[in-house]
Amino acid sequence: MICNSKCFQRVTSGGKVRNRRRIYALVVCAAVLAAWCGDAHAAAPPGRPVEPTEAEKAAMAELGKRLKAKIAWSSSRLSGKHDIFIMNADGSDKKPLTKSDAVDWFPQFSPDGRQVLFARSKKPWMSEAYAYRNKQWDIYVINVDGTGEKKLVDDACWGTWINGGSEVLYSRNTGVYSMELEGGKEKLVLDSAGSLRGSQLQQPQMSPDGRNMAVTLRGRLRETGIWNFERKEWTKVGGGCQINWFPSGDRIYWMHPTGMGDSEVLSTAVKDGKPADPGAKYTDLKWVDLPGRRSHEYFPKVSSDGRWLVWCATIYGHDHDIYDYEVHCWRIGEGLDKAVRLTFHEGNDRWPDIYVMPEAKEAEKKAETGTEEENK
Ligand SMILES: [Ca+2]
Ligand SMILES: [Ca+2]
Repeated sequence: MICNSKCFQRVTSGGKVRNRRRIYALVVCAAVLAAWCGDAHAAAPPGRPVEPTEAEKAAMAELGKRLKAKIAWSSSRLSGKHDIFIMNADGSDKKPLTKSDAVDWFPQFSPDGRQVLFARSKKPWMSEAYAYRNKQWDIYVINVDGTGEKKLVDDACWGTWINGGSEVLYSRNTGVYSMELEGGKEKLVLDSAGSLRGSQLQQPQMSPDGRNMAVTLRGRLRETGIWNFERKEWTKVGGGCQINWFPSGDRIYWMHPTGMGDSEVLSTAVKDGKPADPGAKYTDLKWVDLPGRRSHEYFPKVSSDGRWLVWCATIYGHDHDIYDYEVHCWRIGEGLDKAVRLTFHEGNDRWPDIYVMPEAKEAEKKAETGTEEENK
């Protein structure tokens, strides 16, 4: 039966209470069903552009002089369903790489910077919180000029490049797999049955030497840690999520729900697949915690030359699908007040990756030396 507002006006006060209860029950059922289906929001708000201040424009221009790079990220701004976007390191030339009726996210530049790997939902909408679910995601690849989009792996999420870009690594619920691009041979890398108690294996990140893998566990266990392949041994690093390696392989970083704005990036040295100092205090682990109101950081990624960090941060709200996160970039080692905001849009902006142009490294070094000399 379809019931309009007039219908409610005619019922008795007892009927009104009953109807309100029915409506409430229906809303709760719909919310539970939507959450179960993975479409609690149906889509993220596309939002509108925001004008940067003159100081923010100057900071982006200054960054552009020092850093020649491309940044890819996932944004809801086109349709509310995320697409992969790409821009220059000074925030210029922002454009969508993908335009799909699906959720595209977790972009990863190939080692040569020519392609971007990303996850795409099979349904039009799926929350990132359900990255672990089977039969919901596929892994795609696209050229950075927007051509050549194709599916690489069926039923998989969290794809990254390994072995110089000749293989991809990814999760499928409680398993991590690799696939050779030539021939498409798939191999089981880690199954969480046993010491990891069948936990979901999220965002697996292979160490540069391939001897260890940093993973975020969800489900049975809820922690971050490192799997050592030789010893077949798990070492818990801590709580939090989004654990990853510095390209040098001797440090890791991960997100933790502490610090200003209830999140910060922690970091520690690693030796032989374990934190080098297991007794390190929390204050020793603190790495990036932005000053100011926009300090709810997530999605950190260190550039492959180890010099730059990109991430997103929001002023309020945690949900990774809908809140107004913005892409930031920072020269590692400088004051955090020098971090540069690169996106200005109310839509959800998440999971940035950065590719530093190899031919521009010398120019970047020269520009930095010049700035240092000017400051003397
Ligand atoms: Ca923070
Ligand atoms: Ca935003």
